[in-house]
Amino acid sequence: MRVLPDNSAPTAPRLSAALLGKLPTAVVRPGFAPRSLSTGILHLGCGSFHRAHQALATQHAIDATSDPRWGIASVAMTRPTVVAALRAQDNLYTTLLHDDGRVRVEVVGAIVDAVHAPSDRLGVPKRIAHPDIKIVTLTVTASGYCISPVTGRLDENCESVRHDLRDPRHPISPIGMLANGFAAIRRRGGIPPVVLSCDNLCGNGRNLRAAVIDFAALRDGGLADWIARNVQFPNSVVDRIVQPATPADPAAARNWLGGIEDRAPVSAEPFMTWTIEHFDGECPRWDLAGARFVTDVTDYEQAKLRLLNGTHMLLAYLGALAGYCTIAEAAADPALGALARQFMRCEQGPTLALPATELHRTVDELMVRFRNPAICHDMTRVGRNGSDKMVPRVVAALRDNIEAGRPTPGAELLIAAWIRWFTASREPGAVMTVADPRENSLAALADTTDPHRCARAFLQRTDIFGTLPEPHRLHRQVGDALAELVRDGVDATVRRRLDPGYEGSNR
Ligand code: CS2
Repeated sequence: MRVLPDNSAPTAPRLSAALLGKLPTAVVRPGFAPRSLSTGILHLGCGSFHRAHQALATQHAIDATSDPRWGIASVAMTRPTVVAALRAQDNLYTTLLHDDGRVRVEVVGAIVDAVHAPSDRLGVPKRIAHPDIKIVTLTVTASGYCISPVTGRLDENCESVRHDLRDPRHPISPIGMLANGFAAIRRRGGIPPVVLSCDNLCGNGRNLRAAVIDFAALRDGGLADWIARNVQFPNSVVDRIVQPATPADPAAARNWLGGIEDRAPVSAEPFMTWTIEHFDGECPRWDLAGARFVTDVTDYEQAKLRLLNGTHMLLAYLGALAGYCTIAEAAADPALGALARQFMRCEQGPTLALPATELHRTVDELMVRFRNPAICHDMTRVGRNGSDKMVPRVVAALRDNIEAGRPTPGAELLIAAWIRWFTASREPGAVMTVADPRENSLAALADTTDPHRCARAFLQRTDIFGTLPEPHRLHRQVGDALAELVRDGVDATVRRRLDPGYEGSNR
C-alpha cells in the first residue's frame, strides 16, 4: 500500500472560519467570530512561542470581555511558511497543550492578519503607525535587538542595522521598522503605541528602548528625543515551554480536529505566566488570561531566567553529552535530575529574592515541567546561543555565590559541558549541534587535550563572562570538571558533585 506523505492527504478539508462549527466538541474554539475583530495589536515575530503564549492569552482576554478591538496582525520577519499556512486557513491554528497524557486542544482566532515582512506591500512601519494600533509586541529573539552585550547600547555593526542605515526606506530589522513607524506618527501627530517586548531577555523593554533610541539618533536626533519622551517600553517576563514545530504536529492536530487539516499547529505545556510592568494606555484584559501587572519585573525576571532557563542549559549541555535528545529525557535521568534540583535549590535559588517555601514549590513544579514527556524540547534549540545566555542565566548567580562564599559545582559543570560541546559536536553520533554567534572564535579555543588551559581561555573571554571573581580558583574548577567529563563521562562526573541527599531523590 502506498502511504501518502502527510501534506498530500487529498480529501482533508482545511481549517477555516466556516468549519469552526464543525469541529469535535472537545476542541475549544474562539468565543467570538474572528472576522468581527479589528486590529489593535501589531506583533513582530510570528513564531510558535508567540502563537502559544501571547496570541492564546489574547484570545482568552477577548473571550472574557467580548472586546473586539484586540485582533493581532502578526508579522513573520523572514520566512514565509507560517504566513502562507495561516492565510490558507483564515489565520486560524490549533494549540495543543500537553499535560500528563491529557491534551487541551484549542483553535485560536485572535490573529486577524498574517504578514510576511519581506513581501508586505504596505510595509511594516506603516502598519505600526496606523492609529488603531495601540500596542506593538515582539518576539524576535535576543539577536533581533542588535544590542552590544558589553555596552548595553545599539551595536552599529549588526548586519541588519547597517542595512537599515544604508537603506532607511526599507528597514529589515525590528529596530529600523519601529523607528520608521515612530517617525510617521511624529509627522502625523497622535499617540504612539506602547511597545511590549515578549522576548526572554533581561530588561527586554529597557534594551529595546535603548536600541530604538540609539538607532533613531544616528539618523535624526529630534526623532530620538521624541521617542524617548513619548514611547513606553515596559519590561515583561514570559514563560511557557513551547515545542519547536515537528512533522508530527499536523498529523496530531488532524486527529484532534476530526480530520480537518491544520498546517500551523503549535504544541506546548499548559503552564504559562506573563508578568508585565504597568503602562499607561489600554490593552486586552490579559490579567483575566494568566498575566499579572506589576510595578517592577526584576525579581520575576531573575527567578525565571536563573531557575528555569539556567537549569535548561545545565540539562541541555550535560544531557546531550550523556546522549539524551530532549530535556525531558535528561531530567528523568536520576543523576542529572538530582543535579538539576540541587542546582536550583542550592546555587540559583539562594541568589533570588524568593522565600524558601516559594523556592521549594517552584523547584518541584519545574522538575515536573522539565520531565513532561509530551514536550519534545530538543537540546540544540535550548543549547544554542549559549554565549549570549551565559550571563543572565548562569554567571550572574555564579558571581553572587562566589562573593557569598557558597560552592558552585553545578555552574562549573554546566560551563565545562558547554565548552565540551565545541569539540563534542564534531564527533560521530553527536546529538547537539553548536549554534552560537561566537562559534568560530570559541571553536578555536576548544582544545580539550589540555582541559585547564582550555577552560581558562574560555573564562577569560570578558565579552561572554565579564570580570569573574576569584578567577584562578574558578579556572581550576571548571578545568577539573572538563577533564573529568572527557575522562570519566557525564554520570560519574555529575555524581561526584551531588550532595548525597539529592541523589535520586525528589527532595
Ligand atoms: C529555553 C526557553 O530555548 C531556551 O532557551 O530555555 O525557550 C524556555 O523554554 C522558555 O523560556 C520557557 O518559558
